[in-house]
Amino acid sequence: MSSIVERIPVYEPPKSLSDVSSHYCPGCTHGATHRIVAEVMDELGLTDKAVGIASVGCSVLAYNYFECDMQQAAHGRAPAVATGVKRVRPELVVWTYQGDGDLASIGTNEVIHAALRGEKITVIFINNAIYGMTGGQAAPTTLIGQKTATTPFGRDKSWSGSPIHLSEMLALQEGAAFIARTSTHNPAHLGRTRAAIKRAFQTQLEGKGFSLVEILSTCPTNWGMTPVEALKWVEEQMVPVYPLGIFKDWQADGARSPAAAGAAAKSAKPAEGGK
Ligand SMILES: Cc1ncc(C[n+]2csc(CCOP(=O)(O)OP(=O)(O)O)c2C)c(N)n1
Ligand code: SF4
Ligand SMILES: [Mg+2]
Repeated sequence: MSSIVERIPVYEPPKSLSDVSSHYCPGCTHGATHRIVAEVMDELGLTDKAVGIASVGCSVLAYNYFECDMQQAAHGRAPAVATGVKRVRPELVVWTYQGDGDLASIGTNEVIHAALRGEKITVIFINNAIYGMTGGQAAPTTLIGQKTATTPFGRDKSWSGSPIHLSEMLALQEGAAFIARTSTHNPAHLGRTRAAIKRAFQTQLEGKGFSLVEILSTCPTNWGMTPVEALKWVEEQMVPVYPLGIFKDWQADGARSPAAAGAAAKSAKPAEGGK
């Protein structure tokens, strides 16, 4: 007697994600975030109307990993390239994918002015507290006490200042419509990251202004940790310095205030761990 077994897929790769192996290190959460961006593009039906702008850093090859159109920008200039694409073709959904060295160092000016102008673009900002691609130098996001190739004794506040809180800064700007910070250190937080990215794309679809999601991410290779240790380090060391939440939402009254987030960041202790 034959039986008919219906195969119901419970887990499939998103159609917006290219069917290729990525170059990311084991335990690097760039990969998980790529998947989430692709899932949201699938859900909102954006694959044929989205343009992603890849930046410079470990995610420079992002143009190989998505099925939507992709463009490559010079270091830190992704918001300017995105502005050009969006202004010429306003019907498209334009997003950038930038690391913290790219966005919060060489590109700080670019992203602030894109927010000030209220550009209707979406920025995916990967904060892994380090320059990953170039071998682990300190970034503006590096934690106080964190050891990197250029801060071998730990970042010293009196020498190199404090970690930059870009989301809090941008949320104060009138042109910013949706600003959130999320994390990738466990499945629940990956789910919140997905919700925030979806909300950011919807902000653009509804023409409300600039949107950005800052995502706390791992770099086990340059932190000198195993993948599991790196996830723990995000939770225990990064989250207290970079409070998670929605800092601005054009639709919600109850968005967390940047001032409250700033106070939480101030009370954070110096980082432990790192190589
Ligand atoms: C104009 C310019 N200056 C410097 C560099 C060297 N560079 C390449 S990637 C990078 C930092 C990347 O760090 P981040 O943006 O944090 O990305 P990650 O690799 O950590 O994901 C730097 C300084 C460059 N490519 N171009
Ligand atoms: S060097 Fe760091 S950021 Fe780059 S792919 Fe490896 S783990 Fe990820
Ligand atoms: Mg980085």
